[in-house]
Amino acid sequence: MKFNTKTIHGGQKHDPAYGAVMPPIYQTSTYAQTTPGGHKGFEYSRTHNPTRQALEHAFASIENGNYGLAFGSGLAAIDAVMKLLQPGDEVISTNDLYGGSYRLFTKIFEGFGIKFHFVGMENAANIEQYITKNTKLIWVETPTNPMMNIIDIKATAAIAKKHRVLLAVDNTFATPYLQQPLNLGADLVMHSATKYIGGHSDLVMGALIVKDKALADRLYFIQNASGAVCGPQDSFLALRGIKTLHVRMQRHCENGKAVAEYLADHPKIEKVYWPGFEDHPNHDIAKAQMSYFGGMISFVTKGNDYDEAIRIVEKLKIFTLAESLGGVESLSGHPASMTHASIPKEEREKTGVVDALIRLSVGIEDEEDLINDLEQAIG
Ligand code: P1T
Repeated sequence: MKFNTKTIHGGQKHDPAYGAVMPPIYQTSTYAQTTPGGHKGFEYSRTHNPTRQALEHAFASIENGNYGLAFGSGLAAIDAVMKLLQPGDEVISTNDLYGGSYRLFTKIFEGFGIKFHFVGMENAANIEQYITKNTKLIWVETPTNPMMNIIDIKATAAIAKKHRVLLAVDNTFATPYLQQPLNLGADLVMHSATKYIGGHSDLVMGALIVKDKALADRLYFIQNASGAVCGPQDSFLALRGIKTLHVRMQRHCENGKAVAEYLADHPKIEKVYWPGFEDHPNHDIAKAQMSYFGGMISFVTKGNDYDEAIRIVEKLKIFTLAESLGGVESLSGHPASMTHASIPKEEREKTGVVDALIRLSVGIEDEEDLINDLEQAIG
């Protein structure tokens, strides 16, 4: 089955009770048993729920995995991955990443004795020098949030395999429409399904997808034991979102290109970060591992002017100033004070997250309206 068919049918069966084409929302916490253990495969909704299971099958299908797991948020999904580790274990992570992931790693899991190395992975060879006998996991975001760095998944997977280390890829920005990390050698894919997967800014959810049964079993154990699952209503919404992922992503990419090119030509803009530009440092890798370049863009005003950046985000009308990304509507954000405020200033400035940086999640509205909105705000 090709991707555009998988988004609609992948892993889905018609409802066995009445043939409903969409999976019913099984809004139940528990299931009747005829005798202890005598049930139809469902005993308690933290463990299994038919609507969530339909979604988990869809996740596995679109990422070319064998097993999918749904969580109550992206961070809950990452939390489950980190619970594969033991005190003394080490993780090598991209140095540019979502501020909440950084906060989870440094403020929760470092306290449990796990050591994190935050490394610039734009050259995958940089990773190897941080590998020790205790390294258990490489954590990659690509494109990174918010600097749009591109990490070579295939090259990183080769390093991970050589040292018998797990490779996890946060595929939130690209989605499987643009990039399929399991096909490139990653062991695990993670999503903040809150974003493009859901696609309509109406739910908070996380996903993990793997190929290996032993790894899936460990993660299912953690999912049930820790219990950070999503409910059936949100599972239904995410399933509905997935059905249009391919058409939405195509428009996000087209609009993203138009906006990136407009900003790059603007005299009041210093620098635009978008992997589709030929002079992006890893444009060739982006071209090789992604089918297009996505709808996420960051930019800095001329002269690194913080006041000007704030003025622009306040003045934008169609681009709503808000946390999050990946919905049909365009959003703007100020990473230094919003999504990445939990990263100390000197750390975030090392990766380019300066106070004058603006991040755009380009939606699927009319391209001309989006450009006009930027024009009136930037001036
Ligand atoms: O918000 P949540 O569903 O828990 O997902 C966390 C997360 C994980 N990974 C990436 C790459 C993310 O971008 C996020 C959440 N990001 C935002 C809310 C944001 O505006 O960047």
